[in-house]
Amino acid sequence: MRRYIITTLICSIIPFITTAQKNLTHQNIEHYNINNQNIMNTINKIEFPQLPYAYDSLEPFIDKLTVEIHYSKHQKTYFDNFMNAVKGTELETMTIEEVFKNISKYPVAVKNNGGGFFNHVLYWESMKVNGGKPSVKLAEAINKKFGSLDELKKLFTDAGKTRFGSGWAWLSVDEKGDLFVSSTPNQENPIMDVTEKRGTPILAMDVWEHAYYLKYQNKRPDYIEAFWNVINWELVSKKYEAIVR
Ligand code: MN3
Repeated sequence: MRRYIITTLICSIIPFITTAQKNLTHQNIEHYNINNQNIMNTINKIEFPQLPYAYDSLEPFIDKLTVEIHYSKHQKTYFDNFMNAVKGTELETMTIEEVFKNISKYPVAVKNNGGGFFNHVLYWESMKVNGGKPSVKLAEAINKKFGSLDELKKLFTDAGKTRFGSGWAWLSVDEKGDLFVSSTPNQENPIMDVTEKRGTPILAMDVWEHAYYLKYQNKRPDYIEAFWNVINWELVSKKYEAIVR
């Protein structure tokens, strides 16, 4: 009798576990797999996220003071202004993804501050000291699309170097599952409907001067070279695999 009860219990739980896994997979794809449950909420439920490491943990590549000001002042201000911009509007009960997909319909303050907040979430996630290498699956996709990791580095570096003024360089996955490198001005990103080549960003590099000026002054290429030393390939690979599986 006891064994029967236990077997029945297990059998009745299994379908729930399977369903939960399916939903999670679906959600990861739909929400750009940014590995951050907080950011998947409707906007009125999003809290300003913790930095995933200490201010000095990207030293000597990205210095402590730059990370501190960048996170606690720049990103925090974007966050506060974004929340103020959506307060009392229909946007509050939408997700960031839904808003970005139709960003051309909304006030420019929503694009500037929403992008400013969200892009930095991706940026902090993109970096880690000893972040590993691309996974086998991601490495295969990089080789197929760009020829080699070195070629990707050249393209990505170029995208960052040639962005005139302020903006971002991205490695993203398009709707066919192909990788591509792009650059966007100001606080735009590949999710937004104002962007020429759209997709799911898996690697983000900020090339605004505030991201490097204290340590590298006008030498943006030196900052980009340093950034390349702290890429969190483990997480970038996870994001890639969640999208293409
Ligand atoms: Mn920035």
